[in-house]
Amino acid sequence: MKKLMIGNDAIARGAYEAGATVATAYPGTPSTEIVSSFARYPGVYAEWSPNEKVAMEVGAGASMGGARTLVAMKHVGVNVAADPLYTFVYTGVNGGLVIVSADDPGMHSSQNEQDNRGYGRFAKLPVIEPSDSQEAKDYTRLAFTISEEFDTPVMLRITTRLAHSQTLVLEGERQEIGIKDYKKNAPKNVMLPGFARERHVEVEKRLLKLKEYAQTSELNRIEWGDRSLGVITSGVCYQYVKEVLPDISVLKLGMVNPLPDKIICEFAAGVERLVIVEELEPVIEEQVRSWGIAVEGKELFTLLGEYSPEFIEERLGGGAQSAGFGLDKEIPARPPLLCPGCPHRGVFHTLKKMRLTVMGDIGCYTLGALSPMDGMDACVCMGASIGTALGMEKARGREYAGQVVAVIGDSTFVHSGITPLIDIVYNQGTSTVVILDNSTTAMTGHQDHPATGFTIKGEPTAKLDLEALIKAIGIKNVRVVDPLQLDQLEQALKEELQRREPSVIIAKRPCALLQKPPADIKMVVENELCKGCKLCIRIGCTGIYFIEDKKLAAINPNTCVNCGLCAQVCTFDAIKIMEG
Ligand SMILES: Cc1ncc(C[n+]2csc(CCOP(=O)(O)OP(=O)(O)O)c2C)c(N)n1
Repeated sequence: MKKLMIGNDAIARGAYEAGATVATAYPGTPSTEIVSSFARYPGVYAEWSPNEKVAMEVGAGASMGGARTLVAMKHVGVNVAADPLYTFVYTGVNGGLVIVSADDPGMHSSQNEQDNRGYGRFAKLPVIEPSDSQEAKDYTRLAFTISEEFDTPVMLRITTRLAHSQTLVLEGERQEIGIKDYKKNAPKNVMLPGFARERHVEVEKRLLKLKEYAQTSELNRIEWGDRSLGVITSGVCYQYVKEVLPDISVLKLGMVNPLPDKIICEFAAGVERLVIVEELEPVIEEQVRSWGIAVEGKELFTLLGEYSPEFIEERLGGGAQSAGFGLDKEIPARPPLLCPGCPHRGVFHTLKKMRLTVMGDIGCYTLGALSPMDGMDACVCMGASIGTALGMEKARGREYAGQVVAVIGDSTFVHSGITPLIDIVYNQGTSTVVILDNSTTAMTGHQDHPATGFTIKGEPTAKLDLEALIKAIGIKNVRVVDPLQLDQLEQALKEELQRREPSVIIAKRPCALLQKPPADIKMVVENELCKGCKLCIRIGCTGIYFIEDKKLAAINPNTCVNCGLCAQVCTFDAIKIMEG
């Protein structure tokens, strides 16, 4: 039976049908649903790993142990996992291993736009790229076969558009292939220089074999049509090209590393004009050009952002049935905002009030950087807040450290905040770190992590005790505060910033979306007391708004969750919590 599936669910299905028994991941849009979806199949093991490096390592171990294994992450996660990945390419696999890299052209929810097809050449591993959900499932299955046949991890590269769009998928039966035998094999699996030199030879031989495979594989196919224009493309761009220019000749590449040079040369010789349509980097274009083939690519298209059928049509003409899903009405811009009742709001309101230098991190709380809170000075990648705060202190001196804080979410702290905190202790920093502990990975949709006490399947497990961990690192000053108690929070910050030693403040309160708003109270503005000063509006909450002609603040009962933050910032006591 055919089912509508998003690409991510189709990948999970493909892994299940291929007989995979292990899947690991750290959440990250647009990859998150892959392993949470896989976890719902019977008889499989799946985990949220603390970070992508660990996910890759657990995956590598499972593969060595004989299991077909799926490892999934967003594109920047591959940077975190790159160290084990590169050398795992040398050892090769036992059970097949497929690593999904979910790239994000257009940066719908990412801090950069890197094109992970580049990892194929850089780390010397095969990369395959589906163009719809059916292919996502089929290619995942095939990737396990390629992995075992060529003794290599295989990267399945997808993009946001594929991960989250739905197309029909024909489900198949699960192959019950079981767990392969495990035999100790140090020259293959112990990457000492002496052994690794031998393995590098194998990697190069394997790449040549993969290149041969790419020439005949069903993954790459020529669709001859009008030969006045030939397009080489892959992934979702293939669908755009077919939609806009259904009659031209197309070389669809399902394997984007290594490239099938013979097919490409045959295709190039068969068309009058050759164009390469690929989002982001000219990965295919540069290689084709280097073989002396005349080709058009990035001079027509951009290195930036996502493509669309309309964009391809604008650059190449055609327009057979351009989707034209545009709306005739302008939709008002809706900037992302912290939710009403979000515990992070209290922290950023206070940090701004105290005019501190805030080294930020990645999570829902990165929205604290936006107006009206404007509460962040820097944000680079997951875990960077603590190291950058220490660097700021080392550059500007101890006195300045009294006004620098690092802010980091609980999931991010476990992901990559622990080692920089050790650095602060080891190298005698005095920074103050605020852990924004909302007891979940909120940004990517409330996934559990080691400090929530639940597994990916929602089963109870050991709960990482953050306070005990931080103390064990050697931080003497650890305290827990409620971020919606502004006085308490400000006092804690003042005291800890004055110290000539490092401190951690755990701002602890569950994500507003995980709690039911209290039903027995509600917020009201007493009009006689409101002076129209707009202080309450500066907390950036959609639960409160300003009526310009009346010069009065008002509560929006549809969005307010009665957290009481606006009442705390009102200096005229005009906002009241009403019982009953
Ligand atoms: C290397 C990497 N992996 C994953 C992500 C996606 N991501 C961004 S922040 C984040 C965690 C957010 O959780 P937390 O730190 O607890 O903050 P919250 O959103 O709950 O406020 C994740 C998974 C990323 N940006 N980079």
